[in-house]
Amino acid sequence: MSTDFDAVIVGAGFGGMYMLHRLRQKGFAARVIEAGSGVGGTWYWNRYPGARCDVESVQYSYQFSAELEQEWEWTERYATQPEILRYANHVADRFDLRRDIQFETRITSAVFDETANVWRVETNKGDKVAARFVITAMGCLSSPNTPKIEGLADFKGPTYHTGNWPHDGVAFTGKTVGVIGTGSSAIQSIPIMAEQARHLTVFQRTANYTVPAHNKPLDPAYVAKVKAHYPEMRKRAKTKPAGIDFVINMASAIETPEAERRRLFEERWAYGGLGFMASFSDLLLNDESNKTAADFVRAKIREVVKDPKTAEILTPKNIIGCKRLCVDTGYWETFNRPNVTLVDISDEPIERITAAGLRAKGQDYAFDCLVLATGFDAMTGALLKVDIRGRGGVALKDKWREGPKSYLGLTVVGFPNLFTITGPGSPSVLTNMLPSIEQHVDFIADCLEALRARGVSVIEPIEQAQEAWVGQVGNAANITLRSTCSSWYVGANIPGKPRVFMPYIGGLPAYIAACETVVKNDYEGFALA
Ligand code: N01
Repeated sequence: MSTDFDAVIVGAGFGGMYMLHRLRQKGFAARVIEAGSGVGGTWYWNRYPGARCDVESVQYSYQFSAELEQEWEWTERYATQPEILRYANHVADRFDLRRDIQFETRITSAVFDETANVWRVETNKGDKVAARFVITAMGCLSSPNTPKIEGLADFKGPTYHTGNWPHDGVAFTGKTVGVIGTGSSAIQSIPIMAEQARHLTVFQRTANYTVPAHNKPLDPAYVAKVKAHYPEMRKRAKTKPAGIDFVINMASAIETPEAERRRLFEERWAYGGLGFMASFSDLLLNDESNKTAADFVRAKIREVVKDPKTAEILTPKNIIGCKRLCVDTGYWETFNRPNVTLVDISDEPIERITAAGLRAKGQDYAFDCLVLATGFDAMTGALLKVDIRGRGGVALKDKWREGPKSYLGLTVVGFPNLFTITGPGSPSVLTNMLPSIEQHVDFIADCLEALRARGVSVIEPIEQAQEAWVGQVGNAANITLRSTCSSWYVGANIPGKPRVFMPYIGGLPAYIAACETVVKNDYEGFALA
């Protein structure tokens, strides 16, 4: 059976772009289908004010090309969304990727034809394409969650979702604004919206932990040093669970004397960023240790927020780091502003959206614009929007009705020749996405090359291997406190979604080792035909 392409790649974010590049290098014909009008994935869609990456720019970048590393200049410790989008565009131009990317097109279905062993892919533009492989690179946080609050359509003003922000920006100057949600997107955008708006009302269901970014322009001497030592830094990063090169203090928080513990927390706090959770090695393993970090942050909130009642509402009650830790610039300070109101909706959901605003706890709130900072249907949302059918016409959404199951987060029993970059069961969202993406892509590209070399046309994981991997993902999750709260990691933010801890929390080094063993043992766990 002839095919139009060896592979169809879904999505032109960092995963899809690198996948295209690698497949081309190996002489495969690939086509990328991308819904947006440009590359960049998450950085194309999430254009809300204040959007930036909370992994340091020199680490949140590709490492496959030394030339690219050397020629690109990051300007800030944490890169802004526009800067990361410029980087994505630079990569697309530099490696001449656009000619194989079909923009403004969504895949609607991908059906495996068992008689010909090809995927038949259809798009919303009427394309019908046959390909040997389908490789999804659709992102883990790319399907925005619009909560089903009654009356949403009644609101007379504009409604914006942080995950699908207007490309021309939004002028909030002189406007009254209502914001629903206090996750990372809200925590980044609220301080900036508050500076612009006449009044900002924040509706908070769950208080969140955040640590200061201490963002700053990058010193050229520091950049030169990083550039001179990129390979060593990348190598060190790959030995860390999150794939980020920061120092993990291997001591236990509760076994460290209080004064020393406080000193270490203060030191990390002053440095800023996600490394705060590496102050001690057991913060996500032990309730008591976790409480020391949580109490430290809670005290910081009371130091900053002047009104004790507001400080109390902003103080998280749950485990620190259970939901994704946020990184901010001036978040709590924002609640000292006279034009900002915080409304606690933890005990009663919003009653309804009205024409003028919303009604919560028996009170009406009016505003000109509504911002939904309400997150995503994470890890499975984008995949399951597409009608993906494997052997016997079985739909992926039926196969995953009780929760996603995969082999290595990359492949699924019954769906031959389908690869899911950063799929559920992979470390992805618990790691620095760029090195994780590159590792996945290299694994897939090498696999396709190996199959071609031996004339194999179909690869599919076997049931026992998948079950064993699912068991490993579950066991790793059970060890940590991270799986114990209602977060998007377990699908708790989407009503009706099965509660399964979706990412693999065993760390990037363990995951890389598992993939290497599979390859060394001749694609152990896969059936090749
Ligand atoms: O989404 P979220 P996000 N009524 O799900 C609330 C990554 N990211 O877009 O906690 C009222 O975290 C919800 O309340 P609750 C990062 O991995 C990275 O902010 O469910 N409230 C919560 O407060 C992050 O974790 C960066 O009780 C409702 C908020 O909406 C992930 O993306 C920057 C509600 C949603 O928070 C998602 O972050 C930004 C309802 N019906 C994001 N429904 C970087 O810096 C939801 N909420 C790299």
